[in-house]
Amino acid sequence: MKKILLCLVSILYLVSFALSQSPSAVGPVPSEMQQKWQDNNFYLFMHFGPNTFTDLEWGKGSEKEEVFNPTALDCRQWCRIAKAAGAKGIIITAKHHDGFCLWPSAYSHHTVAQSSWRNGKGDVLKELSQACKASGLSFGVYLSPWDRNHPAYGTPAYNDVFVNMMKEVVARYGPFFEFWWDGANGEGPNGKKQQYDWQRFISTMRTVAPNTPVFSDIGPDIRWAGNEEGHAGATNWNLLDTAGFRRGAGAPPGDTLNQGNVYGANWIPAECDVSIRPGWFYHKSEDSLVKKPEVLFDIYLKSIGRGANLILNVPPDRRGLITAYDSATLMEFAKLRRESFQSSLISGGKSKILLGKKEVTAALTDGNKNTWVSLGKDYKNSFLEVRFNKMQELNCIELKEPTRYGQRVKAFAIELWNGNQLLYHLSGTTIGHQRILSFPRQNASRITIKITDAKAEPLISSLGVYRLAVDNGELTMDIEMKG
Ligand code: FUL
Repeated sequence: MKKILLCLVSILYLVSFALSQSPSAVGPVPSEMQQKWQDNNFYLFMHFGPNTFTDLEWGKGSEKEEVFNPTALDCRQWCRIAKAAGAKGIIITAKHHDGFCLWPSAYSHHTVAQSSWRNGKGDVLKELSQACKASGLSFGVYLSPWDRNHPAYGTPAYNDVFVNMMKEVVARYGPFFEFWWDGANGEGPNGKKQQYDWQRFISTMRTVAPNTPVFSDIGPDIRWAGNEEGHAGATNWNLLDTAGFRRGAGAPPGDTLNQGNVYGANWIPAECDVSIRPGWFYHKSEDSLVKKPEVLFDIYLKSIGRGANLILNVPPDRRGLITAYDSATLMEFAKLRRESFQSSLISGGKSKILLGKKEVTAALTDGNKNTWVSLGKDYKNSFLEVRFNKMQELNCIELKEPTRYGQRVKAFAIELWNGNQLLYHLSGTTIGHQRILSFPRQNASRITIKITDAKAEPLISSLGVYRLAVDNGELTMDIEMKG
């Protein structure tokens, strides 16, 4: 009896030790800036410019400035809709490949200042930055290095132009929560391609906007997820090897960008870009092709639900407004998310979460990513267990790792039980910043969660269980399921 007691006491001691120890980080970790960015998990993209008026996707650069003439532009309307959609910010195409600048740049003659819109006095970046600020949204810009208009394009002088434009927009309209470099690199007006001075571009951003994370295919801070469908990999490492790769055509293959590298040398999380319509710019003919709310919800699960950020493009029309088609679907999308995620089935005393004999409910449900539970070095012999007070109908489980200690979990297995009867077994790979798993609805009295492979002792900072408003058992096909 004494021996058993002693044994129990030492187990309890070991578990509480595991809970209180500060672990050492494994591999690359996110910077403060990247962690902040990741918390802005969903934001809107706005493709707007001459293409809006010419019905093109890639403007030629030879369009007359007068082409750009929105009749009722109102950035406050964009912000109202973004807010109501639950987006945390807006990124706009300050300059797309056609070279037209939505602000009166001193470094180009192809800008709003040369157009007749508001007698050449209009400034979309100014208006949008102010509207974002007033409504508490983050603001960012997309600046295409490829420029089919600028006379200096294809010569070293263009690198000066691009650097000056970056400095100009940062100084006038910053701070930005993200800066977007497009990888596309075609010919300029003189038929030449540009040799971009990426090192200089990076050091410019680091100097003038050290707290602004920069996106491109391979970072430096945020990477492309490798497709324009808005899907991150079912296995998604925040790590990427960039040595030997370049932006644009020299980038790693799409599936590498999609999944990252398990032991990659740099922390470069993925961003999923996708348009609410088939095209990036507004085309009237696509009004009937706006994505349905359920499709957007599925994209949400496959981007944010796989630890990436989601940038959803909602292009303003020729009036300079978001159409009712787009806003209606955005509102329904927001409603689906609210109904699905506003309360976890394990919060509010509806269950207990145990690690061995230790109750860890508070650490995993307090919404604080600084409280986490370690499954210890011997994690293969332990598991988290959710015990519901009564049977719960559920179809979704959400897990988070405290990524500032590195991304550690390589594989996990989850089992749903009715008492001692196994109902369902699912297994998957990475967790990272946030992992949302969905499956056909089950009535369960308890859930067990096992980490089956990890780089180091696994840490979990949050656990949620939900009944999604969309009952589609095949929402995330990435997990291996056995019923
Ligand atoms: C691509 C561009 O070529 C498209 O026009 C669009 O801007 C998309 C987001 O990035 O590289």
